[in-house]
Amino acid sequence: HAADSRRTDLMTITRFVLNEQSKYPESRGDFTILLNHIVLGCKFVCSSVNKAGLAKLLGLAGETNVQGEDQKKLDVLSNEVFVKALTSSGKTCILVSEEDEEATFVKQSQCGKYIVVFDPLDGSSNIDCGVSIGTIFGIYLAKDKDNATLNDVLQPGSSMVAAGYCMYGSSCTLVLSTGSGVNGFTLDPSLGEFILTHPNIKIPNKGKIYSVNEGNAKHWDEPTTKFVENCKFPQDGSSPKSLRYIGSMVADVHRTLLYGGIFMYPGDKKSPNGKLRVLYEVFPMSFLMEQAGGQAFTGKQRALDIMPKNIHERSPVFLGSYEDVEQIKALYAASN
Ligand code: AHM
Ligand code: MG
Repeated sequence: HAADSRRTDLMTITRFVLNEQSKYPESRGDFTILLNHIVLGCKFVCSSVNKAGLAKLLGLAGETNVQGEDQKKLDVLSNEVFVKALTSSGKTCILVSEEDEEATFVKQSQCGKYIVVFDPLDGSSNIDCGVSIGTIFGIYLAKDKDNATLNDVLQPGSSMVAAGYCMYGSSCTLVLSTGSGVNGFTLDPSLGEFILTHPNIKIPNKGKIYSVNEGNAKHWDEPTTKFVENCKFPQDGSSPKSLRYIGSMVADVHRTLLYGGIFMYPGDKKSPNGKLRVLYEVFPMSFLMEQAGGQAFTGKQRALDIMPKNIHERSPVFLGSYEDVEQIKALYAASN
C-alpha cells in the first residue's frame, strides 16, 4: 500500500523544498526559486552529457553533425548554462565557478542574497569513456547583498546554508542538504522532474570500501600509507576492505554515501594540498557527509572548519563513514 501511494503521490524536489522552507516563517520562497534554477542547470547538463555520447557515436558511424556547428566543450557549455541560470534567478550576488578564474559579481538589478560556489562539470576527463560525472554546488548567504564582497565567500564550510551534487550516471541523481539531513532525488526523464527516491540518507557507521588514487602511493605521508596498509592487511582480524576508485569525485562520493567506507584525496610530497578544491569540492561533499552522519577531515582539522584564503584553494580530504574517518584521525594524531 505504502509503495502504491508513493508511486502516485510524487514528491518532486520543488515540493520537498517548499515543505522544508515553510518551517521558517521568514522564508519568502527565495531559496526555492534559487534551487529551481540550479535544477534547470542540472537538467540541461544531463541532457547535454547524454547527447554528447550520442553525437560521438553517430560521428563514429560517419554521420555528420546536422547543425554543422562547432561543438563547445561540455565543461565550458555547462559553466555558461549555470552562470546564466543563476544570475537570471535574481537570487544570487556572487558566483564562484571552477571554470572561472575570477568570481562573478551579479549586477545590481539582478542581485539577490545567495552566493553559489560550484563545479559545473566535475570529472570531465571521464566523458569520452562514458563514466559518471557530476555537478557540485554549495550555497552561502551574504551578510548584505548590496555590498557583498569576497569575504562573504571566503567562509568556513560550516556556514554554508545548503550543498549538493547532481550525478550524471546510469540515472541522473541529485543529492541535497539544506542543513537538516540529506535527501536524494532521481530525474524521471518522462516528467522532467526530480522525484524523491532516497529520503533521509544516512551513511553506514563503518564501511567495507576504501577509495583513493593508489598510483600516488609513492608520495604519500605516513598516516595515509599506514591507513591504506591497514585496509589491505587489517591487524585486528577483520576482513580486508575492497578498493573502488572511479576518479570522478561525484561518483566516488555517491557510492561512499550510500554504501559506506572512506574516500580520500590526501596531500602528498608532490602536492601538499592534494588536488581537490576547498570551496566547491571539499566543502559541499563534507557538508553532505556530516549531514548524513559521517565525517570529513583534512589531516589537520575538521574539513568544514577550513578558513579559505582564496577561491580556488585546495585541501587534502578524507571523508566517509564515521568510524573509518576516526581511524585516519587517530593515525594523524599519533604522527604529530
Ligand atoms: P577536475 O575538477 O579537473 O575534473 O578534477 C577533479 C577530479 C575529481 O572528480 C576526482 O576525484 C579527482 O579529480 C581524480 O583525480 P586523480 O585522477 O588524480 O585521481
Ligand atoms: Mg572539479
